[in-house]
Amino acid sequence: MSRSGARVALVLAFGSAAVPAMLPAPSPAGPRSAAPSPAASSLAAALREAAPAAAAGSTAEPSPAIRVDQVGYPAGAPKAALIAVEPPAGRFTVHRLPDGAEVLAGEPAPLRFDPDSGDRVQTADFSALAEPGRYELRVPGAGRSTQFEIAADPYRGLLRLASRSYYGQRCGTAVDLGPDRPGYRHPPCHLEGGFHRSAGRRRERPATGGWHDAGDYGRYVVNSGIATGTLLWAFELYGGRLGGLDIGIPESGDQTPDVLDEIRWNLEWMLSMQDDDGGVWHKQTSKRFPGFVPPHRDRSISLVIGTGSAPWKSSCATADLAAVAAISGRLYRPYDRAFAERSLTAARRAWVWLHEHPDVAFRNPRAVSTGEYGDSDCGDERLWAAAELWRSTGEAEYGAFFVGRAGEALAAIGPAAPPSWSEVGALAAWSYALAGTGDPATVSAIRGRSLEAAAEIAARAGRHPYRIPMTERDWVWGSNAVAANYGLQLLVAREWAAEADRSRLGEAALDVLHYLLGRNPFSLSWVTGAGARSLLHPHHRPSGSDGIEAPWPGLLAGGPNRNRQDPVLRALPPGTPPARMYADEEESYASNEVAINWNAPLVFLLAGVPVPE
Ligand SMILES: [Ca+2]
Ligand SMILES: [Ca+2]
Ligand SMILES: [Zn+2]
Repeated sequence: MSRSGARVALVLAFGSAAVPAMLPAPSPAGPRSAAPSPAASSLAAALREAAPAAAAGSTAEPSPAIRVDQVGYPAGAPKAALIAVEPPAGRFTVHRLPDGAEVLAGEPAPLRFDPDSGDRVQTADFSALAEPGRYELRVPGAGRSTQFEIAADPYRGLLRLASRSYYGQRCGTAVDLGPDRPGYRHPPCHLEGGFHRSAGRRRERPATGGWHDAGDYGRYVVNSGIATGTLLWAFELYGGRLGGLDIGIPESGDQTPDVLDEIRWNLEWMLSMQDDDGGVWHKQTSKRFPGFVPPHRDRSISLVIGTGSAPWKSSCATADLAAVAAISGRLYRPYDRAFAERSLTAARRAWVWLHEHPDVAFRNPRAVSTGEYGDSDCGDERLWAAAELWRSTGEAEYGAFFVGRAGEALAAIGPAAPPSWSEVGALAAWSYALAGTGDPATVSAIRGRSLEAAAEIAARAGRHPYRIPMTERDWVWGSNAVAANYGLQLLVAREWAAEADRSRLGEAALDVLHYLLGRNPFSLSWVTGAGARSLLHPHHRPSGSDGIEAPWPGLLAGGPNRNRQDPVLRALPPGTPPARMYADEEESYASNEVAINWNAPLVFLLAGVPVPE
C-alpha cells in the first residue's frame, strides 16, 4: 500500500456555492464500469418503466437513481432510501418479492442539494415497514431499486464474509475460500523472508506469516496495529455476536472463537517482528511493489526493513505492538494462557524499549518504495500502549503514565477526528475509560468529551442529505474508512450514553453502514460481493490476477478521494465534487484499493450496530 499522504491539507474549497447544482454527473468508473451515470440510467430506466413489462416481476435493471442499502435494514430500525431524479419524484412504493405486491406507498421528502456530491436527492422513508422479507422500491420515472432485505439481523452473513476476508489475506500459507466461494485460493506465498541492511542485524529465522496489508503483499506493523486492535476491540465489546461466528477457516471447530484464531495469524507475525532488545521493526515488504501477480507468483523476497541506523526499530511500530500485544494478553487468556502470557511479555519489553527510544521515526530507505506509514508523532501510540497495558495488568506504572498525559488523550477525541492508523490517541482514552476501574475524574472527562463529540457527529450526519458525518476534509484516501471510524466512534460513545441517546447514536452508526452498502452517490456497495451492485475492480493483486470476474469477497474499498493521487482520479473532469472522486477501476489505487485497516472498522460496525440479540 502507499497511503502516506492521507491527510494532505487542502486549499480547494467546495462550498455549496462553488458547485453548480446541475453539474453533469461524471462517469463514475470509466469504460469498464458496471455503473452507468445516474442521469443516463434514470433516463433509460424511465423508458423501461414506461414499457408494458414494468409491473410485478419486471426484468428491468435496477436504477442507480434509487439508492438503498443493498444488504438490508434491521426490522426494528428506521429505514430510508434516497432518490435522485429530475423532476423530483412525487411518490414511491415498496414491493414485496418475489410476487411484487405493493406493501407501502409514500411521498418522498423535498429535494435537497448535497455540495459534497453535487447531487439533489429526496429521502424516501419506509420505516413503517418491519415485516421480514425481500423488497424493492419503485419510483415512477426512475424505475426500481436493487433488492434488499428486511430482517431482524440482516448483517450476519456480511459480518462473516468481512471477518473471513482476513483469512484471504493470509501470507505464508495456502489459502482456499472454497467450497462456498470456489476458486479463491492460492498456494503458500512469501515463505522466504530476509533482512534488509536497514534493519541492522540478521537473525536465523526471518519473519513470515501475517496478513497482506492491502492490494499489495507487504506487511506493516503500524497498520497491523490499528487493524488488529480494532478487531480485538470488536471481539471484546461484541463477543455475543462475534464469539460464536464460524468463519470457515482451518481453525474452525477448535475451542477458540474463529475471530480470535484469525487475528492470531497476524499477531504471531507482529510478535515475530520484535527484536531481542524489545524494539519492533517497522515493516516487511519487497523493495518495490510487485506487478499484478498472484501471491505465490511474487518471487520478490519479503525483507524486514528498519530505520537504517541504530536503534533500527521505530517507535510507532514498537508502541503499536505493545498496545495490541497487551490486548491479546487479556483476550486470549481463557483460550490459550501461554499465548496470552507471551503476548504480555512482548508488550512489556516493547514498553521498556520505548522508554529509551520514544521518538524514532521511520522513513523509507533509499531504493525501497513500498508503503512508508511514516508518522512523526508516536506519542499517541505510546499512550495507547500505556492504556492497554494498564487495562490488562492493572499495574500502577502504566496507569500513572496514562493519567499523567490524559490531556493529550482527551484532546484526541473530537467531532471531526475519528481514529486512523497514525492517530490512535482516542483509542487510548477509550480503552482507559472502558476498563471501568480508572481514575474517576479522568474517566469522567473521557466519557463526557466522547459523548459530546458523538452527539455532534450524529447531529452533523442528520443534516447531511446522505446522512453521513463526513466533513469537507474527510474526502481523502480511504474516506470509506473515515466514515466507518466515525461509526466506531459513535458506537464506543454509545456504551456510556443515557438510555434516551443510545438509539440515536446507534442509528447514526447504522446510517454509515447504509452509505457504505449502497446508499451513496454511486448506488454502489463498496464491499466486494455484498449486494447486487458492488464494486468489481478493486486494486487488489489476488483479485486482479486470478482469472475470476468477481473480486475476492468481503473487502471494503477506499472510496472517494478528492486528492487526485492516481492516474485514474487525475483524469476525472475538473470540478468533480469530492464525494464523486471515485472510480471502480483497478488502477485507481487511491480510491479503489482495499486494506486491512479499512475492513476492521467495517467488521466493528457490522458487529456493533444495534440489532436484537
Ligand atoms: Ca476456532
Ligand atoms: Ca501517531
Ligand atoms: Zn504472502
